[in-house]
Amino acid sequence: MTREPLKIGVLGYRFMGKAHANALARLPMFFPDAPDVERHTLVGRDEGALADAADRFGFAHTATDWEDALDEVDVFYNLGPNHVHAEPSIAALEAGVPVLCEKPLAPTLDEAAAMRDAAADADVPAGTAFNYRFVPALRYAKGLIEDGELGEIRQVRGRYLQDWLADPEAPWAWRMDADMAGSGALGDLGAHTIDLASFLVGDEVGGIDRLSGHLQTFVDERPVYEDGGDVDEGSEGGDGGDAAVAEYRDVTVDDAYSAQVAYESGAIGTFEATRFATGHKNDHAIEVHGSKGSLKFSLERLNELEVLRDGDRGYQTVLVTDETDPYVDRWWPPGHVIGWEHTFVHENYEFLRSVSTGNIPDTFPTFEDGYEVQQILEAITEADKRGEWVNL
Ligand code: SOE
Repeated sequence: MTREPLKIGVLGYRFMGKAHANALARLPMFFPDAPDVERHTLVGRDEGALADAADRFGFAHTATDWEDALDEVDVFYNLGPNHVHAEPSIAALEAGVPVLCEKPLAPTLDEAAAMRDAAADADVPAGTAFNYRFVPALRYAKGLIEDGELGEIRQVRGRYLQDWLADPEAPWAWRMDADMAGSGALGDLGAHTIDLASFLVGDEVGGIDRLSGHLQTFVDERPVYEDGGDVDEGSEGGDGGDAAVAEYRDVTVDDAYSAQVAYESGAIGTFEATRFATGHKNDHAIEVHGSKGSLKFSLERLNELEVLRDGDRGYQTVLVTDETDPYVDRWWPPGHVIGWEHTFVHENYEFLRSVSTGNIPDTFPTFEDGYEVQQILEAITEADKRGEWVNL
């Protein structure tokens, strides 16, 4: 008996809309055991841009009001700007519709708590799209840590370096507004690293006992260009180019952050992210040091893991592309490497399988995980404001 395909509704058709639409399109060929899905409704405000995106991304319908979409779909993806994460996601869950929401869960801890509570009340999957959990090399890293190959975990060091705002004339967008985004590099990039550290070593080091934080804004106003689209509705602000400047707007979030973390086990963590690390495009890296070994990962070499075991004189580079490595056998033979986009395919496969089976793998990031990250983001912001360590 063929089951009806799951009708997917997606709010947001820019960068994350493209990444997830691509992932949905790849599932039938590479993950045939995934449930059948239909890219049903694409939701956005700008009808012209929305129609074009729906055509390119393969969506049958469009809607300018997410409430209309919720009545028509089986699963809801919230890929909009952070300030539109809470209301539609809560409404979907209250209607019994599973939700996959992009990170960070919300601009504020209160909204994240309301989303977490709605997910707890609904008996359907609710995922936070921390896509870097789905990198095969990081799954391999997690296995090494769980198998005790690194011994007692002593230190974790995470950084996420980008440079797309190093130009002070780069356009203003929602990611630079505290009301719309919540925070800047901290929530946009730091959320990934904080979740990843918890995913890799959380079981070994316990919760966070206390932390310090420092947030810095280098450029405190940016141009809105006349061709930048509706930045209040999520446009990424255009590319500046030769367009005239319509206005300048305040940047009310951090351009960079750093944090020190003391874990319950006595382990320590250091975290940082920036949008001003000139020369680094999307350099998400994490290092773990234990009593018996270390490992290093960088997204810029995402098929590789650097591993140092007890007695090794130096790190060894492991190419994580064997059939036995997670997800790799779905793609190509060993050595035929994968990329950033494949992490979204893995994430979509796991989420949609959990929707069809009702079982969420414990490796899948839920709204509870998203809330726990939001607690840490909030604590780092508070530590910065107070200029002192904050207990969690
Ligand atoms: C922009 O900083 C961004 O698109 C983030 O929002 C994503 O989460 C990250 O994966 C890539 O960079």
